Amino acid sequence: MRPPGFGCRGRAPTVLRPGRAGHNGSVTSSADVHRSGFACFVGRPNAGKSTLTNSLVGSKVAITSSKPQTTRHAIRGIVHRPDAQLIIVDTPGLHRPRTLLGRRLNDLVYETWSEVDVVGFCVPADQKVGPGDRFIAEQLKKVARRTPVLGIVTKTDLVSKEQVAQQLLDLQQVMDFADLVPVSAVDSFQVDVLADLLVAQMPEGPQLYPDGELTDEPETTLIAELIREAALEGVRDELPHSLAVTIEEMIPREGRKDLIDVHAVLYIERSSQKSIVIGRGGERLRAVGTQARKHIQALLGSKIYLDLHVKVAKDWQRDPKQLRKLGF
Ligand SMILES: Nc1nc2c(ncn2[C@@H]2O[C@H](COP(=O)(O)OP(=O)(O)OP(=O)(O)O)[C@@H](O)[C@H]2O)c(=O)[nH]1
Ligand SMILES: [Mg+2]
Repeated sequence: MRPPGFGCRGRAPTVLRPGRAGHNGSVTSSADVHRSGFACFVGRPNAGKSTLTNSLVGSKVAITSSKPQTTRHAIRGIVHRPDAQLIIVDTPGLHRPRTLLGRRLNDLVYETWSEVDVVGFCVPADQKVGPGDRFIAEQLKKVARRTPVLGIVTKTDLVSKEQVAQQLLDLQQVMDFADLVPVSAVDSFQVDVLADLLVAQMPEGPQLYPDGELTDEPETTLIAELIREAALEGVRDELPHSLAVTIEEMIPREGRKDLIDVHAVLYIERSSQKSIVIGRGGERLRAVGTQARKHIQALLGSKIYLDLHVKVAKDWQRDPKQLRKLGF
């Protein structure tokens, strides 16, 4: 759950469950049945959950990066089909927490998976099933008594067919799954099969979101995330974790119909990090701005002027007051 501040809007429960008569979890195969409900993706950081969410939704609703712990809140992406509406809740990667933020992110995952109709446990094909996965499986076993859990081997494009088969076998050892499926979000391999499997676990129910709505993330949150995604590129070590972005103001330019001024702050944890995110002569920050602006303009369908400031919020990941300010 994300309190207000980070975006502009407070958030209700992690998973909204609008009133739905007759939800008894039963699955029928009648062709004219309409299903709706929630699925969540869980897994270690970097397993490919957000990329898979975007691929299913057919649009970028969650930012992605090669840095672990990119996702910091539960993001809903909506899949519209004639026979079903599937709401995918992408969650932060479960990890051994080292900060208060880490603990809060893990709690968010636990909270989310207890509220959905089906859980997809994502394990990348190119990494051995390890202690982190086994830890998640142990937690999920409790959930699996009530909620079906699918095993998803992601990133199959990175390995051979034999390795995919082996990974499916290895994954099967860690817990009982309702189904096991290999996918690749990059080349769309079996993404539609996964959608079918998830939909099959949805109860009968009406459309929960209007046609065409792909996420219920507030616009300012999406914009802040696009800036953070751009800033994540090219930084390493602890810096990705230290970055947070807030949108301070977003207003149409006076006398101009086609221009929006966006004022954003990029937070870091220590003043020593400033030179890295700003770069020599401001070069790096300009590159971040250019990259983010491109994506924000595509999102808003309007030109923007992006004013990006860098500020230090000392050790914000460990400080409850700062975390609150940043929306966690
Ligand atoms: N080759 C390949 N790369 C992928 C695929 N899916 C994701 N990736 C890459 O894997 C990295 C991590 O992807 P994310 O989707 O951000 O992973 P995540 O599980 O959401 O990570 P966290 O939010 O940190 O928990 C990124 O560099 C993606 O481009 C895939 O199907 N094939
Ligand atoms: Mg993610």
